[in-house]
Amino acid sequence: MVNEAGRFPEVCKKSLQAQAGDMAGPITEESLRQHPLTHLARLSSAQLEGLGRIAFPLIAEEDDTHFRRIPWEDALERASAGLQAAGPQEVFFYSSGRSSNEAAFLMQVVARAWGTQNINNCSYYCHNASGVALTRVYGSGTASIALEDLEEADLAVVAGANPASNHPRLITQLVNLRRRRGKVIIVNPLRELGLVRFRVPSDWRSLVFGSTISDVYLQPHVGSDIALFTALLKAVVESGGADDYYIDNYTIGWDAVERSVTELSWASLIEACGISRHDIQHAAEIMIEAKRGILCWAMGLTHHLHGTDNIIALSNIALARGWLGRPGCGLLPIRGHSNVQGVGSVGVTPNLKAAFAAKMEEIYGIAAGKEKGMTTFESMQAAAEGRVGAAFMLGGNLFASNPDRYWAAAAMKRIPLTIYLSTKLNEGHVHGRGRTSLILPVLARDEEAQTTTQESMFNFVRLSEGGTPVVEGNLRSEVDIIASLAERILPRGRFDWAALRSHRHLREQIARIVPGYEPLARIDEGGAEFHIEGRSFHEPRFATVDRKAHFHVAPLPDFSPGADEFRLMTLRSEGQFNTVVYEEEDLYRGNTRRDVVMMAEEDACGLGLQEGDRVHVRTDTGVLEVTVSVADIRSGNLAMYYPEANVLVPRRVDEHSGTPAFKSVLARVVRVT
Ligand SMILES: Nc1nc2c(c(=O)[nH]1)N[C@H]1C(S)=C(S)[C@@H](COP(=O)(O)OP(=O)(O)OC[C@H]3O[C@@H](n4cnc5c(=O)[nH]c(N)nc54)[C@H](O)[C@@H]3O)O[C@H]1N2
Ligand SMILES: Nc1nc2c(c(=O)[nH]1)N[C@H]1C(S)=C(S)[C@@H](COP(=O)(O)OP(=O)(O)OC[C@H]3O[C@@H](n4cnc5c(=O)[nH]c(N)nc54)[C@H](O)[C@@H]3O)O[C@H]1N2
Ligand SMILES: [Mo]
Repeated sequence: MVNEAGRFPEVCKKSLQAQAGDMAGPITEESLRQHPLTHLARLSSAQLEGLGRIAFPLIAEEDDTHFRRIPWEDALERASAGLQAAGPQEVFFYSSGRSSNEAAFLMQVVARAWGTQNINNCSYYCHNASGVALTRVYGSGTASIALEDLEEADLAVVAGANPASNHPRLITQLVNLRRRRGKVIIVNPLRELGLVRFRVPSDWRSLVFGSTISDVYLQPHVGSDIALFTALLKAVVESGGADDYYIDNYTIGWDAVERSVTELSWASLIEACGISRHDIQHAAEIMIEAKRGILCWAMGLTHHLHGTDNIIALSNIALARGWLGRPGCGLLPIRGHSNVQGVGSVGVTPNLKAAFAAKMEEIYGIAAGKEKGMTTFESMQAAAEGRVGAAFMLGGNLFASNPDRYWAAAAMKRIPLTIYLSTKLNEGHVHGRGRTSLILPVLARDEEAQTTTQESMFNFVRLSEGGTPVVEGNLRSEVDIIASLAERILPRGRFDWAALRSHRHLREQIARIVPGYEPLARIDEGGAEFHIEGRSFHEPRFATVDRKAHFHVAPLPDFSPGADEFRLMTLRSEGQFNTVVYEEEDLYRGNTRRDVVMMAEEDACGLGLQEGDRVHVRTDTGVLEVTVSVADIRSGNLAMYYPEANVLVPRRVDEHSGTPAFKSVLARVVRVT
């Protein structure tokens, strides 16, 4: 529970809840017999979890009415036969972000050795737009800062993120920053109470009195951040706040950005984002007064058709102020899953970087650099078109993470064999089941006999102790399962399977292959946890070819609702972890149920609606009947809970990052008669 600066305690309620979940007793054969698939299909995500840990392999074939137990040997044979029947071109490998570096690395080695590049992870539904944008800006796809930088900043901008619920440890940093007389600017269409005031549990002063979080709270229209960031940049420039020396010496591309900022009129920018000239000026002045600024964001910026451009537009502000490559300054994508960044770093991506690919060739003789594999959404499209013969899913809940829920269910059903490596049952196992479906039970990371590593959003690699399984049964480590499959699908003698089951050996290989991971080779001999070399920038020399940071013009998107349309975003509450909903109540937003649409009072009035009225929310994709919840959200915008609202989310993705536009949906609201 110490943070990476070694400070104690940093308690995160959700991680405690997840661990408590892992401790639940196992599902028995008896309970499987009592729950036919038709019954499982009616259970909620929490009820499915509540059935307990999966403790032996399960199978359901096309005409089966129940999941049933299957011996490990049979399960592995079935899995490898299914993969082989499909062949390397017609499969995909997906990973969520909870697995260890070791398991994720091995999965991609095996998949590539077998001949596929269709290897992807949940970041394609999460932060991939950040990775794409940051690579364009400074040549590296992760945060430019280390945790310590937050302690030196005197301004934080938090755009499109709700850390009070989703990243409570960051709130501690914001509270500390304000105690040092720093400022916090929030950019969010919805007034999130936890971003106005918050009680930090690990800080008695804050716990007793509460802490103010935001100095300025800007509430733009959903999907209008490019207009707002451009307006802020315009105000900074007009007020003489651009750092000309920095721009001249350490960046390129300013001329085009400056031109577009000058050409766009105040009226058009204000109209697009809905924020007044006065409020923009006030925020810009805080930016100009600040010496060291950190700009951070999460899904409120990435989940758009223009997700990549959102981050480009935000980065332009950092570059114009000289806030990149200096202590206490920089850009921070606030990550989702605990190891989603590590999973990507160790190669779970359809598109390996050249240096990584060259090492794969040198060390394993795997030619991986040539063709690109399918992204997550492309894999789903291929499944929908009947072009996927088998899918291998290392954790997660791919089904319920998708836009257009019924389409996603139909797509998964067309796959002849789905193979899930999971801890507990979720909706995906039931509704996202292929014609035959195998579920292989895994040990959670903190139950593994061997140590594992993971990478934080600050590019810091940590070693986890492991431990003992909390349930009795036939669980296996993720690495062991992947190695067992590899033995069956790859030519005999190609790899030393015993070595590939050793996490230490895997770490040595990662250290040889993944740029910046070299110190991992020494971590088992008392070597320290470490920052990945070449990722964070404390001097204005970047990882681009010319060593400069790059401005890019972010065009204003065309996302405007018709006469009776709203902009709808889908979001999470405190009481869920992604697709698994633990609590109906959303404490911070005052909702006691989840089948609600949050809307502004004036919009409700305009439609003759009141809190509690039943309405239909309708999009191109679907319709849901929900209850009106009046919220402090910019007029013209709506918010609903994910994953339920995925029924309404169209299948549109950002062309640069492949990320579905979960937060730019056009919707109509009609009273239920
Ligand atoms: N308790 C808990 N913690 C979690 C998770 C969880 O489910 N539960 N999930 C984890 C994962 S995988 C992730 S990715 C993160 C997600 O963390 P967040 O990104 O914080 O989560 P979301 O609820 O998807 O959306 C965040 C905010 O974006 C705002 N927003 C929506 N659209 C826009 C927009 O157009 N512009 C702006 N400026 N803001 C907008 C919403 O109002 C909301 O406050 O959290 C991680 N942590
Ligand atoms: N409309 C809408 N859709 C969204 C989003 C949104 O904001 N709005 N958010 C998107 C985002 S940011 C994300 S990250 C995705 C979520 O995508 P996923 O990561 O695919 O989904 P999760 O719900 O986090 O997966 C939870 C499951 O992981 C398994 N699991 C838990 N721990 C372990 C472990 O240690 N090992 C293994 N092998 N399995 C484990 C359990 O079976 C659990 O049920 O959803 C995306 N979809
Ligand atoms: Mo995420």
